[in-house]
Amino acid sequence: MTIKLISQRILTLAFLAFIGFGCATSTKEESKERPNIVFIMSDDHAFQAISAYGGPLAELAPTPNIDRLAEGGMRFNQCMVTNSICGPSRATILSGKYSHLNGFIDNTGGSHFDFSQNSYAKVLQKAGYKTAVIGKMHLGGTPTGFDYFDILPGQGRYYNPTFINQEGEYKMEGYTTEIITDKTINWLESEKESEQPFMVMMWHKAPHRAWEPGPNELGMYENTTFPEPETLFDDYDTRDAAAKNNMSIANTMFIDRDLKMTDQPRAGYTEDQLEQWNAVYQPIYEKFREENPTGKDLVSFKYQRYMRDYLACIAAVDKSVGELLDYLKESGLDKNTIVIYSSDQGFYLGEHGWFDKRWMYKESLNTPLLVSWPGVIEAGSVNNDLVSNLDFAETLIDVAGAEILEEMQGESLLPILKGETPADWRDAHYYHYYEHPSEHAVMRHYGITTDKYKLIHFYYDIDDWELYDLEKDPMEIHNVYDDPAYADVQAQLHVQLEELRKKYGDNDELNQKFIDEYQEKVKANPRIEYWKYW
Ligand code: SGN
Ligand code: CA
Repeated sequence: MTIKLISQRILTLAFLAFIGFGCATSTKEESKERPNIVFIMSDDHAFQAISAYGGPLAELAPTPNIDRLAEGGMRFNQCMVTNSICGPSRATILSGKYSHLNGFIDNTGGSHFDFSQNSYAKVLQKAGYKTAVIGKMHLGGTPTGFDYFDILPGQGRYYNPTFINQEGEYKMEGYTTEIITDKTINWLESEKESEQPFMVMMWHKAPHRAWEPGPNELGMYENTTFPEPETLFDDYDTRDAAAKNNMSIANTMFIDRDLKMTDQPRAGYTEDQLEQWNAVYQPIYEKFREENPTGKDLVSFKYQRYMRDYLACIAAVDKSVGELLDYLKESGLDKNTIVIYSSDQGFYLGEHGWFDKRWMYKESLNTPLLVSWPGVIEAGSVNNDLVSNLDFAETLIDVAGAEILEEMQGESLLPILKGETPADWRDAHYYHYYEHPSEHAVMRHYGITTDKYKLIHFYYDIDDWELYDLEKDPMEIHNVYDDPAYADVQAQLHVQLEELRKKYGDNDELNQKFIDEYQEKVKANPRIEYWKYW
C-alpha cells in the first residue's frame, strides 16, 4: 500500500469520524438547548380562585404554589377560550384550530376528537420530543402524538379512579389529584437519563363538579365565610338569553348530589375514606337539617358550601403544582423547563347567580394562564394582551423550535413571553359556543371581545344581540345594544366581527350544518332536550 493510499484512508476515516462525532455532538447539544415543556391544566379552575389574580378570595383561599409561576414568570390577564366547555376547549388547545374546523364542537352524544388530525403533540413528537399526557383528556378515542399516556376515561372520578394507558384499563385506590401528580413525577423520574427533551401534560380532573375534596383537604374551609359576589342575586334585566339559563346556584345546584347534604353513603369510596368523609360532612348535614334555610338564606348556604368544596379541591391542585415544581428544582430540570398553568376554561363562582361555564361573559370566557421559563420570561411580568387558548399549540411548537403548521389559526405567544408583543397583535378575540339544547340551557352564541367592548349574538331559538362597555360595566350587567350612545361602536364591532368570522372561516351555513347534525343526536337521545329553562 502506498503512502498516498494509506494517508487517503486515514483521511477518509478521520472525515467519517468527524461527521459522525459532529452529528452526535450537535444533536446532543440541540436537544440540551431545546427546553422541556410541562403543561399543567386543571378542569374548570376559575381565575378568581387563583391568588396571583387577586380578588376577594385571594387571602381566604390562597394558591401559593400556582402563584410561584406568576412570581417567577408571566401572568396573563386576558387569556380567552374559543368555546367554553371541556372537550371542545381541549380540542382547540391540541389542534390550534377553532371548533368548526377541528370538528369537536360540543360534548353531546358521543362527540369525540378526531385524533387523525394534526396537533402540537404530533409536531413535537416528530421534532424529537418525548411526549406524555397524564390525567383527564375527555376527548374520547385513543390519543395520538404521545409516547406515553395514562388517562382517565371520560370525566374520571375523584376517588379510586380508573385509568387507561397503552396496555388497557385498570383501577387505583386514592385521590385522583394526588395520583395524577405521583404519576407525572414518576414519569419525569423515568425520563431523567434521556437525551431527548420532553413535553409532559399533567391535566387534572379537579376542580370539576361535583367538587369532592381530597382526604387531606376535607373540611379545611369549614371555618371560613366567603364574601358573596355582588351579582349572586342577578335579575338578568336587559339580558333575555341569560335569564333563560339552567345553571343557577338557586335552582340547579343540587343540595344532595352537588353539596353532599345527604345521609346516603358515597358510592365508590373505601371504608376508611367514608369514615373520614362522614366525620366532616355528617355534622354539617345535621346542622343544615336543623336550621332548614329557605329562600335567599338557602342560596347563601349553598354558595358557602359550594365555595368550601370547590376551593378545597383547588388546594389539592395547588399542592400538586408545588410538588411538581419542587421536583423540577431538586432534579435541576427547572433551569431548562417552561412550565405552563391553565384551565380548560373559566368558571362562575356565584357571579350572575351561577356555577358552570359556557357563556361568553368574562368568568367563563377568560381562563387562567401563568407561565414560567427561567432566563427567558422576566420574573413577575404581567401581560394584558388578548391571548387565546387557540394560541397554545403554536406557542408550544414555537418554543420547541419546530415548524408551526399552516392550518393552525392562533399566534405563537413566544414573542410575548420574551416581553415583546408584536405590533399587529390581535385587537379582538372571536368566540363561538354551540352546545344547545343541553344541560344548563345556554343558548348558541358567538361574538367578539376587544379591550373595551364585547358584542354577542345569541341565535337558534332566539335572535338577540348584546353589547357591553367593559370599562364602565366590568360585571357585564348592562346590555347597551341599540343604545344610541353606542351606535358608532356597535357598527364598528359588527364590521370587526364579520372580518373575524371570515378570517377564521366561520359562517351561518356552518351554523346550520351543526344544528342539523345536533338534531340527529337529539333524535337518537331525546334526553338531551330534557334540560329546560328555569
Ligand atoms: C357534567 C356536569 C355539568 C357540566 C358538564 C360539562 N354535570 O355533565 O354541570 O357542565 O359535565 O362539563 S354533572 O352533574 O354530571 O356533574 S365539562 O367539563 O365536561 O365540559
Ligand atoms: Ca372543564
